[in-house]
Amino acid sequence: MKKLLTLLLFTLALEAKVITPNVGSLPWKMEGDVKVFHLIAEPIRREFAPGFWVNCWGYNGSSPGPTIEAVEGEKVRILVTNHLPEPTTVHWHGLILPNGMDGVGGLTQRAIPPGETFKYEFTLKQNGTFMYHPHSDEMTQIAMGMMGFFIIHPKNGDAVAVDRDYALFLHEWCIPFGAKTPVPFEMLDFNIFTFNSVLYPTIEPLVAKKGERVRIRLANLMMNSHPIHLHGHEFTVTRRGAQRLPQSAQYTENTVNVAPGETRDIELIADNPGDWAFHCHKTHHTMNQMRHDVPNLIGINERGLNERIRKFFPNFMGLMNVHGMGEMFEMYGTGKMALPPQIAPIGSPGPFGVIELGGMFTLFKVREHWNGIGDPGWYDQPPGTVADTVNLE
Ligand SMILES: [Cu+2]
Repeated sequence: MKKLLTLLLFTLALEAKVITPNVGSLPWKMEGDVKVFHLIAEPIRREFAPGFWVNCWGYNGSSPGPTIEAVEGEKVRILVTNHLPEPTTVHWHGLILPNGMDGVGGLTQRAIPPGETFKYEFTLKQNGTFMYHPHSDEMTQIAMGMMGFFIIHPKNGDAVAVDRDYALFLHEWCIPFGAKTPVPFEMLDFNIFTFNSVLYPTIEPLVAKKGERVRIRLANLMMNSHPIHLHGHEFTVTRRGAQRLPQSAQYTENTVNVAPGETRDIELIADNPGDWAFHCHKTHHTMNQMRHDVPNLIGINERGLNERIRKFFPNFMGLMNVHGMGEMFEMYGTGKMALPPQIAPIGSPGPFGVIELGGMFTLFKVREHWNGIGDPGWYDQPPGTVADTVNLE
């Protein structure tokens, strides 16, 4: 009977598969009726964008750490090995569990010293979208990229089945120009914003076939809240951190704010084919490595000024924001000018020119026809459906 139950739970877990773009899920094995995971806290290097490598801290070679997937009612054992240069713990954010498993260093356990492995073990009483993160020097460790999804599937399956189940972890970083390591002490002035710790276009797109039901899970552990906006569709907010909202409390939106410490599940029917932007609506959060302490030059008369400056600095590129930021995107986004080393991308080529959005930005691609694997490429706009020049004569 016990074996049969284990097999049943195993089958359920195999069926339920979350896609965490650029990250993946943590492997596990059954030991009796216990599902066993092994997390390794360690320094890692992550390629945020081609050639733009960042020294992070994470789990099992990744930031965010691999997604933990389990089923409501299961008993889990999570071994945590600390390969960081300082003590750590893991807190299971939002889970109802015995106090000594809560992972708060100094309060509910002694912190895991470097080189040691601790065992967490508890039974999953809930279902939903939760998180894991350190609760030991958390300001430094989370800022360096230590966080992950802990997703518990309902024991009787989803109330409403979804065809695609995506998970995006929001994060913000302070990485000075040319630097390889984030500054963990920054409180407000971040300059890199990521989904799953990578930048557009490195982030794998969210893809769906027309008519499919899609869930997108969002999580945030940093300082700012992020109003995440989807183009071309209305979505329903089905969870706000805890149990699925009753039908009467679910509500439709096109922008959902995810505050620090929160998770949100949104669901929608992908019924509008196209390449749709999905991004944070704080405009600075879709810009990469913006400096925020530059003077406003919009509208000044620059005639002759660039030449005068070049007498002293021959490589001077010109005053960048005289006509807004467009010139800069044109220069770098098209590859006319190579970026200096260790700088995040500024714009990227799109089907109609430079896509100026980066950072906390990805694409939701809805297609009439798609083989279910990989990126289907750019949307083929039906003739006569693209905004363009009109002759007013
Ligand atoms: Cu944001």
